[in-house]
Amino acid sequence: MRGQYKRLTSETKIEILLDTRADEYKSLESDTGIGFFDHMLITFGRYANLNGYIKVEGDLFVDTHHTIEDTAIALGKTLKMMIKDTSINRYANAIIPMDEALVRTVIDMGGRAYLDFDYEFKREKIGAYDTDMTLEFLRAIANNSESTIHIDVLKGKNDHHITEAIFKSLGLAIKQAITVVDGEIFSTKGKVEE
Ligand SMILES: [Mn+2]
Repeated sequence: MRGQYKRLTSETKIEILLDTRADEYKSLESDTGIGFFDHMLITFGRYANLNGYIKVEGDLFVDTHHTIEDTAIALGKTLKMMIKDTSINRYANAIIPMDEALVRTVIDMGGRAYLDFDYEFKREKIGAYDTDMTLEFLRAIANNSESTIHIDVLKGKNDHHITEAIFKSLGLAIKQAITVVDGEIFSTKGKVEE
């Protein structure tokens, strides 16, 4: 499966390509200009088994808000595009430890946008990354990929570990949710004609 998306506004310029195969791209490259965010997106790509690139030129002279939120909007849309009309697992969950941190993601990628995440970080920043943007990132992913996402930080003290476990568990859950299965799209409603 492959999804490709470009988005241009006065605040950000974004190009994303995601591919579940590893023939053309062997990993997910990320260049957003925010070091810790790239670290998280590359990690997400590895756990989600998605290869390709995320290229972002954002208005970082303002702050990181537009860049992180718009990247998530584009990433969510690319995921939606990738699974469109494909029969996937749809439901998945993943629990990831990272040292003392333990995070659980439960996802339904069946077309219902909803986010449940209410963890409050202790630190304001990890490098140049604003920790309050994690909520905005997750909300934009849920809305634009039309997924229901519940993320619970079950344990944890270190915000770097907790954030990394969030991105890893989200990635691993998405990897399982987008696994192609035989047969009809898994819904009791049937296909919506548009
Ligand atoms: Mn790390």
